[in-house]
Order: sequence, then structure tokens, then C-alpha cells
Amino acid sequence: MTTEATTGPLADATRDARELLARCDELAAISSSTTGIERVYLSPQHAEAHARAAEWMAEAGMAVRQDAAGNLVGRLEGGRPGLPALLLGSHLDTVPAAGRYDGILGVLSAIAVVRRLAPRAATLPFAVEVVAFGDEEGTRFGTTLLGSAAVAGAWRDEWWDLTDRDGVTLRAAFERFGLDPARIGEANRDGEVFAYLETHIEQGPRLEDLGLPLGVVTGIAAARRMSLTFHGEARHCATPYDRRHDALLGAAEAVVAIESAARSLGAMATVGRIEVAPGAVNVIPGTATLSLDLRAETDESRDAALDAILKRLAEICAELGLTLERHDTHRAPAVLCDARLQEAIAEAVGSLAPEGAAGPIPRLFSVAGHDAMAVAGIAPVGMTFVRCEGGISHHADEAVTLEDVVAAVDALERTVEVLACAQASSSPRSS
Ligand code: HGY
Ligand code: MN
Ligand code: MN
Repeated sequence: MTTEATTGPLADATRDARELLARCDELAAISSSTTGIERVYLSPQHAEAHARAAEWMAEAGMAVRQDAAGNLVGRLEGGRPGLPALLLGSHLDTVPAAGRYDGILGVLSAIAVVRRLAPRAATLPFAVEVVAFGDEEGTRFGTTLLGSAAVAGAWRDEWWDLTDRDGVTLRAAFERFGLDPARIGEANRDGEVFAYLETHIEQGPRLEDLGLPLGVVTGIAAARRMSLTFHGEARHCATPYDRRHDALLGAAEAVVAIESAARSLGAMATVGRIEVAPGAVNVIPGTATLSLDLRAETDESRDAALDAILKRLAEICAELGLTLERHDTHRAPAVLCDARLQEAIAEAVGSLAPEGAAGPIPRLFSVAGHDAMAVAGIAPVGMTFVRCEGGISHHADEAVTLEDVVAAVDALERTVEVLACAQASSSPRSS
């Protein structure tokens, strides 16, 4: 039975971690679903969660605003007003039937760290901002990282016509949310951010297998998303086999072919959704649409896997007399985390270990995507992974421990301190 410290730094850190976990639970209750957690971009739940987080940001000493893309931004000035910002953050949107820590842990850890820094903000050689991105998952409009793309000045006008499953365009969703699409450019922070740090659950089993709470992220996978529609002929189920052009049969063979091609080339491919029409029990499917999420360590290996997949799908279509229609919905290059930020995180994590007991600090590659991929377009990025139980994520069973949350918040605070020392010594005038 571990006895919990009641006074001193560990007690404070434990209190912060307990409060953070309670806030994760509070945000988990803000959902559009009655059977699980679901909070998508520009929804009433997005607004409610951001309003709650805005209160926590203000209570931590930050000036709070919503940017032109619906992200929530809190700012703590440093030694003097207007200094370049160290951005801390992650996302508050979720996938359907989500866990309560994916993204949320990073935003709340950042708020907890700023509250600790606030009393000594005047000593900081930079401003510290917390950003809660509104659309990292991309599950409403199909493309992902919309909030962070706006911050990185990488918004694309063709996105305005993207529609959600109810046919609402991104433009209409902006206007309903009270945002003006014409002002999206105001979210661009290029030139105002000198570094970005994100704390995030690992969403994999490696830290748990190593028995360690934290790891330094080395890079983030290259990704592509698309829809693949197989067109055949909807016909009576009495149609003989040799006269059929069964779109669902083609899609089914494609799902197997996609995984085996990706596996053989070291890429990660996922078919997460399938839609069939006309969807009647006694009609041969005329169309079948698959979603494809494809990732790999480099852009080249991602694209080589896609080429192999498309070649195999063309063969399937030829065999079954089908045609294939493809719509690309997302593409992100692989991102390397900044070496200096990796070292700052490793130094911070190492400093948490008891005197002389500093063990190895794992360096992990991230197959999962993160807002850091977009922010890397305007600033060096660094990420810290936090152990999660069984590596489970994108599921209600997502779990972290109090001790690991203590370590995660302490490590983020220490990383900011390491960067502040480095910044102050490299440009003494900045504070
Ligand atoms: O898709 C991902 O990897 C992230 O969870 N959005
Ligand atoms: Mn995430
Ligand atoms: Mn996620």
C-alpha cells in the first residue's frame, strides 16, 4: 500500500494529477453520444468542452481566446509582453466511442504546468501558450488536423466544401459555430511560435512492455487517407455467378489485399469503414465504399505501399468486372521531432528519476498522428509519450495511472524550464 505524501512538492504534484484526471472525467461527460464519448469539430460538445477548458486556462493565469479556426488558446506572458510563444497543447476532439485521455491529457497537462509557471512568469524568456486544437481526429469532415493546419497557415480552400455525414459543409459548420470563414487566415501563427511541445498517451504497448512511464517521440508517421468506391452492378440475387459484378465481393477481397500488401511493405493500413448500396438482402451490391488510412515511417514507403495496394485492387476489379473510384481526403508527410527538443525532454524526464537512478529513456516513433505534424510546418516540435494501459486507445478502456500523470506533468514543467534556461543563456536580453 503506497502511502501518499500529504505535504511538499510530491503532494502538490499528486493533487494536480488528481485534479487533472477528474477534469478528464468531466470532459468525458461532454459527448454527443449516450453510449460513449464522442466530441467532433464545431459541434455543441466542442463548444461546451472548450468553454470548460477556458475556465481552467483563466484560473491558471492565462488570457484566453478562441482563434479563427475554433481552437482555444490561452496565453501567459513571459518576462515582457509580446515575446515569441512556446506552444503547449494537444486536442479536445475525439473519435466515436473514444477514450478520455487521447488529446485531453495533453491539453490539461499543459494547463496544469502553466498554473505552476504563472507565479514566476516574469522570469520566463518567452510567453507560454496552451492550445486546445478543435479537430485533430478529422472524423467529422474526413480530413484531419484542421485546427492545427489553420494555426500553421496551411488551410486549404477546397476544404470548405467538405461535408459531414449529414451533408453539412465545413463552411456552414463554421458559420453555425459563429466563425467567419473569410477570417481563417487570422489563425495563422507563423513567426510567433518558437517551439511546440505535446504530451500524449502512447496509444501503443511499448512503454508498458518496458515498464517505463514516459518516452521521447522521435518522429510521426507519414499518412494518407482516402475513400475507395468499387462500382459493379446492382442486380437480383438470382443472377448467376458468371453474370455478376458484385461490388461488395470486390471490396471484401480488397480489404484482405490491402492488409497483406501493407504488411509486406512495413506500412500500417486500416479499413475502418465500409458502406454498401443498395444494401438490400436480396440485391447484389452495386457499390461498396471503403475508407483507407495508410501510414509508414517515410513518405516514400507510404507511397510505395499505396502503389502496391492500387495495383492489386486493379487486378481485383479486372477479375470481377468492377471499376474503382478513389478520393484522397488527407495527406501528411512524415515529421521528425526536433533534436534539441528531444534532448530537452530526455533531460527533463531523466531529472525526475531519484538521484543516480536515471534509467534509459525510450525514444519512440509514433504511428499515431498528432497535431504536432501540422505545427511542424511553422516551428520545431517535440512530443512526450505517456504509458497507457495495454496500449489501448480510441476505446473506452483507455487508461493511465495517477503516478504516470504526476510524471507527465512534472516532465512537461521541467522541459519548459530546460528550454527557458537554454533560451535565457542564448539571448539574455529576451527576458
Ligand atoms: O489517427 C490518429 O493516429 C490520431 O489518433 N488522430
Ligand atoms: Mn490524439
Ligand atoms: Mn486519436
